[in-house]
Amino acid sequence: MMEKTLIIIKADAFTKRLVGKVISKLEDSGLRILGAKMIWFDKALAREFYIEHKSKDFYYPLINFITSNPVMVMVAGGENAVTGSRKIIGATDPARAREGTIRRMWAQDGRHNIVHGSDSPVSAKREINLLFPGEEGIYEWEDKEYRL
Ligand code: 3AN
Repeated sequence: MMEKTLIIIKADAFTKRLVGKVISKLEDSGLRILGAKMIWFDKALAREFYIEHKSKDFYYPLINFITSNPVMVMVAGGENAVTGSRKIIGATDPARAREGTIRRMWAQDGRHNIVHGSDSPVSAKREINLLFPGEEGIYEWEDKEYRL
């Protein structure tokens, strides 16, 4: 099924100069980039974004990390984009992530884990609405044959 998912390339990816490599891994998995921009989360937006983790002990550290520096938010599309992107992203804890996944290769720990991908189509819709209101900046493009 054609789906959209919300990807965040987090601050640790910027610090480690891994932004391009993360995007390449996502593209190599078959996803297409439909929208991308830099944002700097404020606390209110971060709390809203991570609302489902409100009761967890890692909630405030998570908010502090996501607001610590700008990030890149992206909408990626493709066949099974939600599960497909999570497969290449890997488990939350890099020590438990599969070999070859983004987090296994580059994440430091469960919080500083390079990238976020929506965990279900319902979450993807909510997260896209929050970060790309009115779907502004999302483009449904097709592959084209170019002749010079
Ligand atoms: P995932 O991003 O793999 O879907 P979730 O949705 O369980 O993981 O958690 C959302 C975010 O909360 C994670 N990306 C990570 O940054 C943070 N997080 C989750 N579990 C922990 C933990 N045990 N310690 C620190 N941060 C965590």
